[in-house]
Amino acid sequence: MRVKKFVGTTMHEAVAQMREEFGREAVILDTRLTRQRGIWGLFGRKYVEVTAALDTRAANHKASAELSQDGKGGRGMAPLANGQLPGLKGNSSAAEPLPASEPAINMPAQLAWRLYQEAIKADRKDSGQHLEEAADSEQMESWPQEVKGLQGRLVNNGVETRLAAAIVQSVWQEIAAQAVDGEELLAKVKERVAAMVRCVPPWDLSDSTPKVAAVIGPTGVGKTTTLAKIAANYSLVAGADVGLITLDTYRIAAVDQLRVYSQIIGIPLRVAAKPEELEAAIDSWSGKDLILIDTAGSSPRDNDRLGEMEAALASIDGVERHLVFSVTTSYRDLAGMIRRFSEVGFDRLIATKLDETTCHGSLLTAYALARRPFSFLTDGQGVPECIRVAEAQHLSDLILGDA
Ligand SMILES: Nc1nc2c(ncn2[C@@H]2O[C@H](COP(=O)(O)OP(=O)(O)OP(=O)(O)O)[C@@H](O)[C@H]2O)c(=O)[nH]1
Ligand SMILES: [Mg+2]
Repeated sequence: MRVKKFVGTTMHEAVAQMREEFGREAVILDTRLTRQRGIWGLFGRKYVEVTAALDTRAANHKASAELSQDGKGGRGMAPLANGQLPGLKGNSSAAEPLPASEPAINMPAQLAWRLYQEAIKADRKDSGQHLEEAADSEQMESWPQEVKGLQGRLVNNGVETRLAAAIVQSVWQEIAAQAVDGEELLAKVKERVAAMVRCVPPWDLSDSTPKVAAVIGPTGVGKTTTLAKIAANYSLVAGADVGLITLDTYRIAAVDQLRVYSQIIGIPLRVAAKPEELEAAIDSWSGKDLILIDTAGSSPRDNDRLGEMEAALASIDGVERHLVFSVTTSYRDLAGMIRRFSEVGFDRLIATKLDETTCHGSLLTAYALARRPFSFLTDGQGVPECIRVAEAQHLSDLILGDA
């Protein structure tokens, strides 16, 4: 393993040096903006320091294959953890956008969702029990141990009880009266979960107009950090022309946080305190590929702040809203938060802090509550590497505790 610091006036520069020396197998461990010492420590130039590591065994193994492929040693690193890159204007070498991960109608998945809806309705009629309380039906009592075990596994991983029961029941109905092999059953449940959640492929930025996307959500879930990760990946890896806008003028340090990232990445940042300023910023960036908007975190009970954010975003056409939530959020808080943000409206889900827990069932619970596809997942504080494009099979592995 080799670890080294690369220094440049922009992140582009530092990353280019890293690629030159370490190739595409390099992993960025840390990025920071530092000031070079000037006279008495003042007026020093700012520069970007990238600390990177290279697993020399893996690199040696791959180097010859890459060299023979393009004669230059590869096209660069792939910091999005699953290496997916967006399609870009006139960039034929960029990876093709992936197809959406859900077939138009998946009948077994529909069955699982229908069973879940029926369980919710039955609960409401019955006793007004809390949503997350179990409703062990007679049918469940008759399940073989392996089947019950799988429901337990989903619940232990944080999937809401009735949702876990509905999934397992839908699989059980499908294979009824057949011998139950534990491994086969697990594979079927995984397949079912993967068919139940939808994910969207990375943005196709080949349009002549910029793609405009905003992150919204509760306080402290990782909106700004995630935006920086997305911006860095699209700008540095895909070579997209990216601009950042922040609407977060509430916290004193909020603008500075994003400004540091914009300087490290080497992309512009605009601060918009009013809807008119947001409109003006977007109008002036008609040539960009991607415009990313950060918003202030809002507690679901803070109607004023939510209202202001909604008014600002509503003033521009076609902005894609990504609701950011931490997978560590409890069921009750997730339900309240998603209900509130549904009133404001959102199009995509971004799950953060996957590294902070081994229970990832809230991914499925959040999807059940929101019914919006996932776009990205994040699993650490590192910018730009701790992010990946959401994929249904990977989500299913996480939900079953196998990733
Ligand atoms: N462990 C972990 N920490 C994360 C992740 N994403 C963000 N964080 C950390 O969470 C903290 C809050 O991140 P921010 O990006 O400032 O969150 P925010 O949603 O913009 O916060 P507000 O603007 O105050 O609402 C920071 O310490 C981040 O480094 C992640 O995927 N995993
Ligand atoms: Mg923020």
